[in-house]
Amino acid sequence: MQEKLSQIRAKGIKEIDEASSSADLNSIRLEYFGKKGLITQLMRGLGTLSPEERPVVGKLVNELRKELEETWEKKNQAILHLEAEAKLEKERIDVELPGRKPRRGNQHPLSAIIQEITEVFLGMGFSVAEGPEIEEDYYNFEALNIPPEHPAREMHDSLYITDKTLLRTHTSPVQIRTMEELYPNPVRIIAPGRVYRRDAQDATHSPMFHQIEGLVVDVGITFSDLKGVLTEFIKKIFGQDRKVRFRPSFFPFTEPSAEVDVSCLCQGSGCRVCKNTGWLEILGSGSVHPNVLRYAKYDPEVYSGFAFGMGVERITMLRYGISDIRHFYENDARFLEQFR
Ligand code: 2NL
Repeated sequence: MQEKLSQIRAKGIKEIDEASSSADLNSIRLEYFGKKGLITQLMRGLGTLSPEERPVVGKLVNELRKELEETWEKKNQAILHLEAEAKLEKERIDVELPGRKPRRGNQHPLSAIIQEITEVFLGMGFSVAEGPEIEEDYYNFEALNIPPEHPAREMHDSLYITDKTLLRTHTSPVQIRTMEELYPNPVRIIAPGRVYRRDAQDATHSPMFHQIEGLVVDVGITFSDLKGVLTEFIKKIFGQDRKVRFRPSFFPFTEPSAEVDVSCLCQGSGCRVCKNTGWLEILGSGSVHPNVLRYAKYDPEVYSGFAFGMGVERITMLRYGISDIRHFYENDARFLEQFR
């Protein structure tokens, strides 16, 4: 019996000594102290011994159990410590490593120009009006004195949703709606926003683009009010030293109508931007057609007004020398970051 105990002792001490992980130690614990463990079996076996042997062997087994338990526990402490150290080392972070700089965004050039133009008109007493992008045929065409057979109404120029609804082709319907709301009060608004045309994409055309229109309606408004406001606007946006020119034109919703040009920076010496004319076309404008006033219940014998419209992409392209409208919609950071 003593021989057997000392064999178990030697084997146990050796195995504990050689264990290198808490997993190893765990299987050793089961091997000796588990339900069917060697020490457990020895303790059970005590019952089969004679009353003389039992206290002697019992004492020896107890001593062995205690020794192995203590050896095991000591080794366990050592391994837990090593494993905790290893975990800390593995999870070490360099708190002095410089952080990664977050990339900062910036305002889109179209938003910047819309804001700049809006601020010029706010400064002249205008308010900003907004309205739906899905519009009724009545507000988009009919109330603007665009007759049913007018080429602008062609299905192949507009994006229709139903017979009677379409994506607005200009922001004028916002102004008609605002006139209806404000009647009989004076109107002094601009309407910036997205508009839609059934156009093929190329360097200067996009099926969605941005427009800013303006409308003034009151008693005693004349064409010279139009000239004064638009000259002031163009000089604020392009520079006080620029010249402004009004050319006769035609729109169904204004009479008379004028296109408004700003002098080119090349001063007519010849360049690609103005195609050697010395002038850049910026705005369409005119005195509000009496029929348009009537549609919104304003009596054209009492009220008069002027209106204008401009393409935001075109102005932004002229301002920054951008040659392709598609840059605005591609969200390429290399393009957008140039407008910080
Ligand atoms: C252009 C021309 C224009 C208008 C828009 C307008 C609106 C109402 C009544 C009368 Cl509610 N007119 N808008 C007038 C003249 C020209 O835009 O070339 N736009 C890019």
